Amino acid sequence: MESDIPHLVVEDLDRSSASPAKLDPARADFAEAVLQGFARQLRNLPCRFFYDERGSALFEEITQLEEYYPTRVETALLEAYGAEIAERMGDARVLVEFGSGSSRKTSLLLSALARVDMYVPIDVAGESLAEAAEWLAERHDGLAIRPLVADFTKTRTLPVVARRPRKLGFFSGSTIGNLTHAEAQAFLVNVARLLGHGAAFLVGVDLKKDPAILIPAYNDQRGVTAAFNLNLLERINRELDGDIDVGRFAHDAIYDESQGRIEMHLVSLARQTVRVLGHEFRFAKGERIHTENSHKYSAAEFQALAKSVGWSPANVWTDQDRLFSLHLLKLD
Ligand code: SAH
Ligand code: AVI
Repeated sequence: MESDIPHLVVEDLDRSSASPAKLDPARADFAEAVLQGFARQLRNLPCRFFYDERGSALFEEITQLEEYYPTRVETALLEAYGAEIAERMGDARVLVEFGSGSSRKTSLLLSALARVDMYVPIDVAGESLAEAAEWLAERHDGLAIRPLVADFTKTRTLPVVARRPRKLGFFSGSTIGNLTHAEAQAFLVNVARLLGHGAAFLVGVDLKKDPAILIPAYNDQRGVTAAFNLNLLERINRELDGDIDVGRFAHDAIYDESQGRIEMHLVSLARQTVRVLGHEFRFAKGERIHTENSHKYSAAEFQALAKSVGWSPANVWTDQDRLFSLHLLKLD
């Protein structure tokens, strides 16, 4: 989302409280996003900050929920069509994954991609990346794993050992839906640069469907998604010297039909003032913080988006109920 206030230089923040100048780069990035996001008229926080250790664990819990079909269906697609997908992806030996998380689905793909001998998972969540690498190493003999803790929208180079001529890519979970259409296009352009000519890119994309299925997937009965959303505020308290009373905010998930996306928000339940790194922010009762977009696409819409930035749609696999899709994109 575009900033409507001038770029905030972290070193210029109020030195009388915690000293942001001394924040490590990851915390400084979070501090900048929160202080900018809270200063906007329509407040927002980028969803990449969901994934601290607690947030990553909560996401894994979400994937086990009855209401949250994407992980279950994408896994079933990989189980059913893994061999066919692998054959169509070709025989390149390096697999790069964006937002790899626990890498559980990757293990299925790797079992089918017998020739891959190097795996580069890219994720902002350092802890889950390390755990996933260990988990995979135990299951895939001879696989070299080179994890990269990085923002996949800003990754411009791969580890030197992975810079081989032809590469495969994987972007699972419909994480591409967390980007706006313009951001998704920019991301796909960057992936094309990273993977190079002859690349094959497998992308999991959640399909448009009845909001009666979509809404519960983002507002489950047990409140795990609510905890995942509210953890952003707890993370602010933990890492940015915040004093937010998390009980005075509530989770909300809506489906915006015109934009074809689920939006998650945190709603202030009272008029209140919160402090972050010594800065005060006033919230009116009912005021919202927009925390996530999750765009849904028809298969044709996603293929058109990919084509618009130079990828050739090669195939798409979907389940019988048309809940989820796996797209294979290729680069000449
Ligand atoms: N692909 C996995 C995980 C999906 S959850 C699956 O399908 O189960 C989204 C993952 O992307 C998380 O692990 C999160 O840490 C990571 N992520 C989100 N935004 C990111 C960004 N901008 N750069 C790198 N990783 C990101
Ligand atoms: C990671 N990403 C694709 C998930 C989604 O469905 O948008 C994150 C999530 N948000 C709420 N539940 C799950």
